[in-house]
Amino acid sequence: MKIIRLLCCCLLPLGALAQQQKPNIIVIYADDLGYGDVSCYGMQRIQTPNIDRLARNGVKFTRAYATSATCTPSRFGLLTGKYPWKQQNTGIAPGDASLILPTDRRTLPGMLQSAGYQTAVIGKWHLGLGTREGIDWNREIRPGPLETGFNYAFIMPATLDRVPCVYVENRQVVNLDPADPIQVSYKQKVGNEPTGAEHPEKLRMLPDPGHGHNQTIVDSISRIGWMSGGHSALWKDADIAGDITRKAVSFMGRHAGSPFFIYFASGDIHVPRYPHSQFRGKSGMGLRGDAILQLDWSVGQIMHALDSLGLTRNTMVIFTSDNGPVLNDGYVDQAVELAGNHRPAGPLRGGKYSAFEAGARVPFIVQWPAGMKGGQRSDALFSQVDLFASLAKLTGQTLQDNEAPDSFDRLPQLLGKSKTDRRYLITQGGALSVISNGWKYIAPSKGAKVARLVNIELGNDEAPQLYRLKGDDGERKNEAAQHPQQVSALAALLQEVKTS
Ligand code: NG6
Ligand code: CA
Repeated sequence: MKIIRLLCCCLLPLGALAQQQKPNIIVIYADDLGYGDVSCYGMQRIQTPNIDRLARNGVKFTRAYATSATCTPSRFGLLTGKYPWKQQNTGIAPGDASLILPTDRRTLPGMLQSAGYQTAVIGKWHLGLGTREGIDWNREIRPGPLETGFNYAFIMPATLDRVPCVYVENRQVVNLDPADPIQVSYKQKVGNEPTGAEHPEKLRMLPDPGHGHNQTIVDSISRIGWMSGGHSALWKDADIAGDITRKAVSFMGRHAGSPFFIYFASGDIHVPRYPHSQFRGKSGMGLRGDAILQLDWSVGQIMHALDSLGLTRNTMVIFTSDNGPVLNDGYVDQAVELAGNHRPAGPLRGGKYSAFEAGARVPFIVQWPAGMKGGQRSDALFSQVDLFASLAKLTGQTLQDNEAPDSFDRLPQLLGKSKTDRRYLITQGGALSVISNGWKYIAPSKGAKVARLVNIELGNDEAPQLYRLKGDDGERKNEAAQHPQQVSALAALLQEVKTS
């Protein structure tokens, strides 16, 4: 009897301890950060010491991919474990899009909630909000993050260049004065706010003609879409990084005692780039470089907060990006002129929007001092779509039948304990590509070869393309004609995944 009681005493606290020992998880998701845009991935012009420190203490992946070459689909893939191209309406979401995440199935944060986590999204959302009937920004906004697995949300609804330029905390626009209601339209001008097209003299940064971005002016920058009202709620672009970083740090403080998951979706380095004065002019590369410094600062603040709370050891920090780089994405901010010899995609071809490697291959670093050996580099093929199943494994969750259908459990690779490849991996630019066994096949596609506005090669070709990634990472030599069998095998594999 005594022994049993003794055992119980020992076991109960152990059980509680095991619960406590689940690591906190923070995904830091940069926006439009290229494979070569941070110093630990080859950036030479500026230093990103905080991101580099993560790489030194963790595992730096060289072949990790977002599911897609733009924002909305990549975020969808990350949070659902499902390839976005399997669902309608997962392209770049307009600022008034309805919610595209499922509310009847667990998402990645929902799965972590079941594992006992407090979950938060802080930063850029861009996955739609509300129902198809449209959103009234002056009332409770739902469904949104709180209906899709997050306990707490502090978000920018779409992108920094799209209205409404306000934060939404949980289901409410922050600081909204009911006497000054918000109206938003993506069809026609609403209200009397000046637009960039009418009043370029009011702008601190000009939109690049041809791209658009010349509608309602907010904080002296014209945006995509029209809005009126909500003056007390409008964000200041220079304060966004500080605002969201503070929210993340405060969430960590509030939940230091329980495992937490934070999806920290930075607005950097998407356009319009207008970082805080602390960073402006500091990179010597213009606002794009300054925004990279600001992103690194946010990472540093988060790491510092973990240190102060004594949480660094048992927190898994994953740093990555939603898609590859673009220099001129709509504003005259001298990103092109001041890039000099900097190659934002490193050795890779293409960029944001592209089926070539630079579209979806991104920096990807994992640090978790208590659970993995730091100072490693991994060439294992990894997709962000795999985070769902891998983190389910890590936290002891079993996936249900309809959950995360495209997510593979790659926990050993995530932790740097195995370097074996995924059998295949699919990325989405305009065209779909399959990467398998050192080869990359880009499916034939009729789209434009070059996106003229942004000056990026899109990887579209009406003929199949086959690249030998091992040795030709830069996709210079199309070997499709020499290896027809390889082409048909990969085309068949793509077909199989498409119909699965
Ligand atoms: C494009 C915008 C671009 C950017 C992008 C979304 C034009 C001409 N270009 O349509 O500026 O907003 O959408 O970027 O409108 S993403 O990283 O959120 O996918
Ligand atoms: Ca993006």
